[in-house]
Amino acid sequence: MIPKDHPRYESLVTREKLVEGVRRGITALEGLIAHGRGEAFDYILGERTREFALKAEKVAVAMMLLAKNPVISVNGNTAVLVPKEIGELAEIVNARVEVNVFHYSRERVNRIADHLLKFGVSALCAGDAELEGLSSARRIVDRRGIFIADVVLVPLEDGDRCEILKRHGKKVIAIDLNPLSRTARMADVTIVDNVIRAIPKMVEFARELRDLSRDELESIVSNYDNRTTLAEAIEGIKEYLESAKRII
Ligand code: PTJ
Repeated sequence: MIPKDHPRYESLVTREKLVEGVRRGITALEGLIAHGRGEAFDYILGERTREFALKAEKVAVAMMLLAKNPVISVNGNTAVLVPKEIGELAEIVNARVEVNVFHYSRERVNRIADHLLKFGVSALCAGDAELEGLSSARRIVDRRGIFIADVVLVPLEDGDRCEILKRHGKKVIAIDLNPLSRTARMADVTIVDNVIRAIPKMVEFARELRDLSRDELESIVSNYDNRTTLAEAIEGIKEYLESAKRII
């Protein structure tokens, strides 16, 4: 039991969710390592949603609202961290949710889908199609989901799949706390924010933007430059470290 008044309560609860996810065979062990790397980046970003992330989150939501077949790809980490919020976002932007994992087993995919269902999220996971050009298990997709998607939201992704999704003509929105990762650099829109803050924020944006016209949504998306966002994220880290130096 983590005491509520612990100064790092949120962070400890998040860790506990992932550890529990591993115990239940939902999250991959490697997911804990990946989360540790994410935590380190979150720390030097100030553990809050920064302006560059807010901008990317808004553009991402507008892109999903404009899409014909938007899909939210869910892996073992995302499934335990933000299952309810994934369902909310999918509903508002009218996206399909698909289970897609790097460390593949049919049993784990089914467990993730069952877990999501407990939160009212019915996820695709047939694994009846393959993304050509990708050798990892992430190539295994659903014919009704990622296979035909025009916009894919990929929280905690690996660069290889991001590249292949793009080669298949899809727009990719990544959520990755590491602005230097290959995924961050490959995506069309990179949200440098913790998935536990990013998805709820995207739900808020979705509520705000859902009734806008296509022209209005397009004006949000046009002129967006992901390289600027990544440069701002790196500047954000520098700023935070400079300010931290003053309080030491
Ligand atoms: O469930 P599976 O089998 O698909 O496996 C999932 C992991 C995460 C293990 C797999 O996708 C993987 O190995 O990912 P990587 O290549 O380690 O990349 C994970 C990226 O996500 C890193 O750049 C981390 O900084 C970032 N990250 C980790 N936790 C978070 C995060 N970004 C946003 N929010 C987080 N909570």
